[in-house]
Amino acid sequence: MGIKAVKTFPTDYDGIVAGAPAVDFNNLQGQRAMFYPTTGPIGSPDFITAETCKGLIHDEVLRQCDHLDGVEDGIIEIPSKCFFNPWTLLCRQGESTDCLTFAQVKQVQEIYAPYTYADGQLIFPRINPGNEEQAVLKLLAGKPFSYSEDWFRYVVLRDRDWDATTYNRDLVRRADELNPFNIRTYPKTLPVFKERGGKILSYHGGQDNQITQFNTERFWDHMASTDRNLHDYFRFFRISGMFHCSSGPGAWAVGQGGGAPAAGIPFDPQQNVLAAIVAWVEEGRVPDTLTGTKFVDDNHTRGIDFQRDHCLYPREQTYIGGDHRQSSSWKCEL
Ligand SMILES: [Ca+2]
Repeated sequence: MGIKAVKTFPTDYDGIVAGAPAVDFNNLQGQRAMFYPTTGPIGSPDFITAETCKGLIHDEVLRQCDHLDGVEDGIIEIPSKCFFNPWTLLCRQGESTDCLTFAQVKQVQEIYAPYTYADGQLIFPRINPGNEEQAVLKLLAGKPFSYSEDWFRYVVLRDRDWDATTYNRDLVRRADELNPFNIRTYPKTLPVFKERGGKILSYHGGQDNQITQFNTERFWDHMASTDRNLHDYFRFFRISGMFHCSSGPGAWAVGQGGGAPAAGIPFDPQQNVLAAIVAWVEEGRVPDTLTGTKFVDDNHTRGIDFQRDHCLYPREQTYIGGDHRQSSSWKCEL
């Protein structure tokens, strides 16, 4: 909605905060629809249970990727450096528990891979490794993701009897060609908004379980390909260890809505996304980092567990030594 507003109604707002933007919407819905035929319904042959996904698979993702940022804390700072290899979980001869069958490994490989057409052309970037705890609620729940099911059933196909198990790549191609209501929302330039001094601040969780953070990286890169000074009016912060819009193991509270404990975050441009856009638009104070807070038990009345200064994309959160719970032990580097 934020990016669409900037594109289509560029004079409505002076500043926009867009969290986990659902840009390239037709292809996003295709990716969401793809998981159900891939996993099959609950109880089908080779179906991977939520317990296995949240336990065995998540643990192995962390084993392979948590340490890449220098600190084993359950947070994958730079998910784009994590290429999960599920073959390590393949059952050995005689083994049948705490491992995956050959067919399950192939399935997991498909789930974590970029979603492409047969010729390799990208449809939508791969999901964020580390999202398993909540991915099992919708994308990998063994039932249709309601938003994408409704989208294909009622909007793209207009067939109320459409069966989500029959989803395939031809349908995402059709949806993208049809582009109902011009909903794609994947601009390369925003000349009117830029010209009048508008500002966009976007943030996206690194362990997002509904829209991959990689898509917002792709979107920012897509716009930056035509504008070397994109940071002048569009700034994107990767929030490490955050699920979809809120929650997760990271320092994820940045004053956003959606049930997040905004009450615990002061209305300060360094810590609160809304205050940040106001200060940028009204005072020209440019956001350089965004301090996220992890409250004890995610409850702001219990005090702060730790904080981390999230980096302006494409800078990377880099551990420089010391207590990893102190934000001063990290630095944003290109
Ligand atoms: Ca880590």
